[in-house]
Amino acid sequence: MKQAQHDSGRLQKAPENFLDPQGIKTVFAEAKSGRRGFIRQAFAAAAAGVAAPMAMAQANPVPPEGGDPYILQLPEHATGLGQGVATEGYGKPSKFESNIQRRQSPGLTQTTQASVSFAPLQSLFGIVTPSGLHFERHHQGWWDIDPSKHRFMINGMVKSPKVFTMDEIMRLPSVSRFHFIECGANTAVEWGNVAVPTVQYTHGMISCSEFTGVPLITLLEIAGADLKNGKFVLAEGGDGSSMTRTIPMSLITSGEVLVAYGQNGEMLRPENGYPLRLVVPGVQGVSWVKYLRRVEVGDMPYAAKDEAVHYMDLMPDGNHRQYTNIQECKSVVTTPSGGQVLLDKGFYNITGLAWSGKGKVKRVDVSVDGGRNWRQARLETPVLSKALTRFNIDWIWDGRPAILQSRAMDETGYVQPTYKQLRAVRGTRSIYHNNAIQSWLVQENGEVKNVQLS
Ligand SMILES: Nc1nc2c(c(=O)[nH]1)N[C@H]1C(S)=C(S)[C@@H](COP(=O)(O)O)O[C@H]1N2
Ligand SMILES: [Mo]
Repeated sequence: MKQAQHDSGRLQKAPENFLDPQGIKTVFAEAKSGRRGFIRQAFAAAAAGVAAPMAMAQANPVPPEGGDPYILQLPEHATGLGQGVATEGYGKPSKFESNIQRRQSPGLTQTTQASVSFAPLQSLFGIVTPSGLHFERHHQGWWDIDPSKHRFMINGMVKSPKVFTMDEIMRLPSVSRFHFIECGANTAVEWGNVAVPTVQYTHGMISCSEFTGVPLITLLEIAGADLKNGKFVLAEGGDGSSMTRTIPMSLITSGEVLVAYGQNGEMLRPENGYPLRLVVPGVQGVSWVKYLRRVEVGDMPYAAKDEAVHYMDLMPDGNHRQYTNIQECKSVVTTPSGGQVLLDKGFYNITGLAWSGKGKVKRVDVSVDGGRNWRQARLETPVLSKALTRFNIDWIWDGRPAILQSRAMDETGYVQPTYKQLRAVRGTRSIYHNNAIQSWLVQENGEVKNVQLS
C-alpha cells in the first residue's frame, strides 16, 4: 500500500467508466498508444482506490511497520543447502500447487467405471495440458496395458490383414502434432441452464497435447487397404466398453488421423489410452479410441452402439442428428471465471482458450458488458489448426458488476453462437455439441459467477 501511494502522485488515473462505450474507446486508445503505460496507469488507479489488485494482495499481506520481512530478511533457502537432484521416481509439481487437480463434477453422477474427470482450465497457461491434468472419460474404467502384449490389427477390405506389435509400429516414420481433444458432451449440463460453478466443470472436458504417432494411412497402405471402395473404417478399443467408432476415410487419406503412442514428449498416460490411441483432429473425443486394438476397412458407416444409441443430437422436431463428428468453433474465458474472486478494482488480464474442429482460430472478441460491446483480443502464438489457441486482453475493472464473454471465429468464417442462436437451431434437449458463448458475472463484491443470458 505504501509504495502504491508513493507512486500515485506521478501517474494519471485510468478511466473507470469502463462499461460505457466512451470508456471503452478511451481504454482502446490508451492500449494502442502503448500497453506498458496503460498497465502502469491501471495499477496506479487501483492503488489510488485504496487497496492493491488481486495478485499483489494475495502474495503480499499488508507489510508491518518495519517493512516486508520477506524482502528485508534473507530467507532460509538463500542461505541453507538445498535438496539433491530429484532422481527418485517421476518428477512432481511443487507441493504448493497440490490443489490443482482433475476433479469429478458436482453436476454428474460419480461412479468408478463410467467416469469423467475435468481439467482445471482456470489454472493452466498457454495451450498445452500437462498430461497429469488431461481430462478423462472412461466408459468402462481404464487399464495400464503391458505394451509387449498389446497388438493392433487391420482387417476388412484389405489385401493382407495385418497384426502389428508396438515395436513394429514404433519403427515406422512418425509425426508429432498439437491437437485439442474435446468430449462431445463438454458443456453438456449447460444445455439445461444448470450453471455449474467453475470453468473446470463447464468446459474442462477439453485438453490439448502434442501427440506422436504413425499416420493411420501409412498402416492401411501396408495392409493394402482398398482406398477406392473402402469409404469408412471402424476403430475398436481394447477395454470392456465395446468402444467402436466409424471414421470417414476422407479424414484418414488426408494424413491427419494418427495411431498415436506419444503425448507431450513421452508415452501416453494409461488413463489416456496407453499404449495406443487414435487421434482424430477436430472430431469429438469419443472417436479418439483408446487402447486401440483393431481397425476394419468397410464401405459404409457401422452404426455402432455409440453412434446409433448414444452420441446423437435430439433436434427440436424430434429427429436425431447422427454422425455429428466435428467440434465447431468455441471459446471460453478461463480467468476471471466462475468461483474466482477479484479483490479490488483495477487492472486484470482477461485470458482464455479458443478452438475449432475445422482449422485455425482467426479472431476472438471479448465483451465485459454481456455482449453489448466487443473488443478484439490478442491471439498468442502459436495459432495451430485444430489446437487450443490462447487469447489475452487488458481490462480495468471499475468495481461495478460486469459480464465477461468471449466469442471466437475460425478460418472458415464461422462465428461462435449465443445461447439464443444455438437454441433456435438445436432446441434445448441436446446433450452434445454445446458451443455457445459462456458468460461470467463479476459481482460488486468481486465474486465471479456462472450465468446464462437469455
Ligand atoms: N477404448 C475407449 N476409448 C475411448 C473411451 C473409452 O471409454 N474407451 N472414451 C471416449 C470418450 S467419450 C472420450 S471423450 C475420449 C476421452 O479421452 P481421454 O480420457 O484421454 O481424455 O476417449 C474416447 N475413447
Ligand atoms: Mo466423450
